[in-house]
Amino acid sequence: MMFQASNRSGSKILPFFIIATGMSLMSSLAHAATAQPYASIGSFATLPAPGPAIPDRSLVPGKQYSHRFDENSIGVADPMQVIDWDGIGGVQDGPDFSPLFASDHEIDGIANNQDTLFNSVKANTSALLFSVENDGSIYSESVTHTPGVWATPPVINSMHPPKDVDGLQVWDGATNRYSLLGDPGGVSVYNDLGGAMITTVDIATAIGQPNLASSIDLDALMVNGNNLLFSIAPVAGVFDGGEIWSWDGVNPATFLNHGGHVWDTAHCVACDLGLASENINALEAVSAVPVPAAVWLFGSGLLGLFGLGRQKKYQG
Ligand SMILES: [Ca+2]
Ligand SMILES: [Ca+2]
Ligand SMILES: [Ca+2]
Repeated sequence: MMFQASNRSGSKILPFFIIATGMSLMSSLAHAATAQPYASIGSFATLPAPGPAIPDRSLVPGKQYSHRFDENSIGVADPMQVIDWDGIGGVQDGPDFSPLFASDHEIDGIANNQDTLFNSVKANTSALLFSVENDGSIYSESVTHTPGVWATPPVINSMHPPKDVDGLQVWDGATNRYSLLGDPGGVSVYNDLGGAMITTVDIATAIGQPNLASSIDLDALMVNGNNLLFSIAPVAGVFDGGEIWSWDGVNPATFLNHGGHVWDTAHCVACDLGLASENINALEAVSAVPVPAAVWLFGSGLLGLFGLGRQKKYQG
């Protein structure tokens, strides 16, 4: 409103740079304490079906991210706060797990206990989403290996663009599994009640390196019951952090086979997209978005109007 007033009163004499400076100043002031409002796109009557489509991020419901370091939707440091994002720059505070812990920790991986598309991304019938360390964008890999940028920092949070997305969750908007930075106390995955579910010993054993338990820091995950897709922070001389393992909770973990290649240590994560880091620190999956119930109603309403119009025309 302030900009409109000043623009109106002096639009013909103000050089562009003054207007631009004013906008920049207002933008800076806005950055200090506000967030673009979160625009919910509603719920879906059906879950997305597995498939190769990579929809625009604004069409996918229930998106949440964790910032490194944890902050709230207006960019203020806030340990264990997860942020809801709408895909057009709007955000709001999501779940905050800090009340469950006696001291502050940093969340470095988020998931739902029944992650949508878990089985299909594991079977390479849906696209993979990921982010890497010190990077505020989210990237995609199609089922045929085509790399892409799914969301840039301003699209994720227009007022406080993330510097590093270190946890990602989509579809259900219900983060209830997470990992903490450094896996303190030897715990790699917690539940929504703050209970330890999977330990660093479990992970080290699953990936065939039981002696590395004290070096394990799980930093990206998807969950489906007892099944996990996960990455870990780099372990010097052993793992570069770009590995993605699939684990059923019982048998030895195996490297994810997605996009026509294996996500093992030899695979160069940074190469396809020219990324600065090889370390994957967020994981998710997408496929075609089901048509929301509201759109069906709207569509049938339009059809009804169209039918009525035609009917009248024919009658006349
Ligand atoms: Ca975080
Ligand atoms: Ca961790
Ligand atoms: Ca990693």
